[in-house]
Amino acid sequence: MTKRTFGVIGLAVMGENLALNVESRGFPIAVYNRSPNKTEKFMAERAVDKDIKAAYTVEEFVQLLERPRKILVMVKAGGPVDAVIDELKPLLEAGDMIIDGGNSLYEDTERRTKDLEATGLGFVGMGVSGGEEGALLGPSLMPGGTPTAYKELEPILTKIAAQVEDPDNPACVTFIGPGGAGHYVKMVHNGIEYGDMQLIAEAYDILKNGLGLSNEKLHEVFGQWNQTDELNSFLIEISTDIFAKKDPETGGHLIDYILDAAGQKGTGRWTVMSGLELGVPIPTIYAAVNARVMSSLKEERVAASGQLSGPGKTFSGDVEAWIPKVRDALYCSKMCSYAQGMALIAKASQEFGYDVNLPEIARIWKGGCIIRAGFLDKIKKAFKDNPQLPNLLLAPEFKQSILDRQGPWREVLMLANEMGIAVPAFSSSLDYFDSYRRAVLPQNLTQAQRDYFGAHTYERTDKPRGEFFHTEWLD
Ligand code: NBP
Repeated sequence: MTKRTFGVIGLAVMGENLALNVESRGFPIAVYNRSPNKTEKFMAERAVDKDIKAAYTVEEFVQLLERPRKILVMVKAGGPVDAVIDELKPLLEAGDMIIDGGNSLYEDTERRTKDLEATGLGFVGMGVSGGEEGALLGPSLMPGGTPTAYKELEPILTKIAAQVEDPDNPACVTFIGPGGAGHYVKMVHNGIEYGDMQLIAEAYDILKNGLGLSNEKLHEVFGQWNQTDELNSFLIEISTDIFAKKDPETGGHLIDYILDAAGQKGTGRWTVMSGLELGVPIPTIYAAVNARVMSSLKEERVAASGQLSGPGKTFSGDVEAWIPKVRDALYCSKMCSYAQGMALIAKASQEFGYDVNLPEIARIWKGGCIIRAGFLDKIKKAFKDNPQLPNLLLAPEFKQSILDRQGPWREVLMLANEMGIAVPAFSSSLDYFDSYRRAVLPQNLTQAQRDYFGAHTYERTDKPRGEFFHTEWLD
């Protein structure tokens, strides 16, 4: 039997689909899973007539692979990844490479890359976005780690990635950078995804509970928004479908029967923690994570709703006139959210020596992934035209877009406030815009207070930066 070009360890939903994706591009595959019954099931149900060979021990699996061995690990993030690496390490030879395609914490990936590179092995920490379907048909791939390992893998990854229309490169994959760069960018991708989903949820809340739109009308409005340059995206597209979906049990709209308590797996929280550590404000993403936490307090909120009342106002304006205003508010907030995510990647790149190419990040997010959207072309152009761009909002096109729409954006927030509808991500985005665009903020008072109670010193507006002063405030 000819040796296998590519191996996959971990046959849960992602590993199975990626194995089938790689095989479908003409590469012979070997697979292994800790529990043999899953391997048997996969071989019997999904691998019939495919160029896939199963192994039932790690030793057998390693022997099936041609050198240098290319092994994709798709197991639960955390301890299981280390367990698999520890099993593989003694069986591999210099030049072989391990790819971790799970949602690993980038700091773990930094450590694993260093460990494995020190033994002559290659390690690629690769973010994979697109869920089950993306894994099978073409995900967005964010690989980072050992550069020589990536070079070996490039022909395969380029074939299995999502393909989009792009004059520079249609394959949604690029080498992100060394160490944990790939998993870092995937983490921020997920943070932006949290932001996008929360912003869409808030637009839905205003349209439904503020303006009183029915599910049929929401389906129509979201369908129209998906045709616009500004909002055309996977998440708006699936929301359009969701509003039309009927519940087979009741005959009503399924959306109305889904409990409003959102789950999370941790990448949004990691993004927020990294923003705080690196000193990059990402308030929209933080608001989105927090909104999921608040939503999960369902029973407590239900009890509170009987005691704490809101303004009790009902909407009496022109619904059709307000719908485009909500669209503008959503787009402005979305621009702020992406500006925050890109600023975080830029800072991490500087801090950790990743040397990330921001236009390339926007390019590979255009297909396969959950945040794929038409406006990523504009983000790519903005960073290509000016690689030193300090913030996306300062790119000519984004600047004009937000300045043109800030009126309706503010009106929508006032309406939500008047009606008592919480819009944490919309508000955080506007606060971000209003703080970033103001040359003077009230933190002169903060500095005075810090100096007053703690002698923390302050700089003066009439003296050069870097000179520090202290005042004996009680004298
Ligand atoms: P899971 O995250 O559910 O992991 C299940 C797999 O891990 C099984 O193959 C299981 O083997 C294996 N495993 C575990 Br658990 N502990 C192990 C150990 N100590 N040694 C060896 N194998 C072990 O699978 P998934 O949902 O396919 O996700 C895989 C990765 O991809 C995760 O990091 C996930 O966050 C990421 N991801 C998922 C999605 C998605 O849409 N699901 C999207 C993008 C990324 P067993 O069969 O023997 O228990």
